[in-house]
Amino acid sequence: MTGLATEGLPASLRGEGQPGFALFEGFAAPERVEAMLDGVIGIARAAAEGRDVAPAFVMRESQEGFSGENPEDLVSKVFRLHRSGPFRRFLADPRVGEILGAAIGPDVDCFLSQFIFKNPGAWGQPWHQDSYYFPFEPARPVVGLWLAVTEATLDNGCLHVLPESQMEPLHPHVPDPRPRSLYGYTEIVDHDMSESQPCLLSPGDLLVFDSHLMHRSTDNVADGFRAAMVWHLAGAGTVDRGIELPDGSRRASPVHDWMPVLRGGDVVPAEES
Ligand SMILES: O=C(O)CCC(=O)C(=O)O
Repeated sequence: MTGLATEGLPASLRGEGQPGFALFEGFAAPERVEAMLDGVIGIARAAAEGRDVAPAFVMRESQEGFSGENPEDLVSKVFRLHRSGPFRRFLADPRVGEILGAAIGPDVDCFLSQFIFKNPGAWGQPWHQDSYYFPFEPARPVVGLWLAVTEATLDNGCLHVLPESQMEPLHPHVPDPRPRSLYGYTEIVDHDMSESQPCLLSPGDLLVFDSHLMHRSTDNVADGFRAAMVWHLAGAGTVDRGIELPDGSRRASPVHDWMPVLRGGDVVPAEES
């Protein structure tokens, strides 16, 4: 037993009248969160020097006018982190296993991970449902783990969630109309979001949410960056149909990488890396 209150997790993530998300305050110790930040800064700097950081993939901000002293000041997201270092060790934590077992089942894979730097001036991600990006069979359960690395405030662009919207079907998503917005940003424009709530979090707080939950993040209008580490997980054996191309063919998503994290209810240990 780990002492986490996960008994009601499946219902709170997907049940009618339930919020569609759950918050675990103070989940990760400061040194674990700092190790993730240090690790991703190292990757951003190595990539800027032209070194091979595979399988990690660094995506720069695409907005105009980004400048900064350090390579990471220009970075938006770093993908494919979950096979190594503190990003992998987090998934081997028995408390994470307990959450995943309750929310998904005894056999779970991580298929996506991203560290999100939201540097001052960076735009937020418009209202969306994560399942829009995940053409899977079965489509659910799919769960996101959003770990606050810095404080998340109204000014620096915290997440906002629409409680109970996990009960909605997948809505149409239209392209983000802002010029040079980040690759892949799309927006739900056919739903009332007036009952949404901001998620004001401290470093180490963990938000767990269902992949139909409508959520967004706002622009960072503060002086400092807002960072988060995000993992997405689904049942082992889920079929990933890949991205549909204009000619109707499909190809594997370049940022998806399926890796076992829970088998028979037990976490798969991280090999030291
Ligand atoms: O953290 C953010 O700014 C947005 C993250 C998000 O919406 C997601 O991971 O689905």
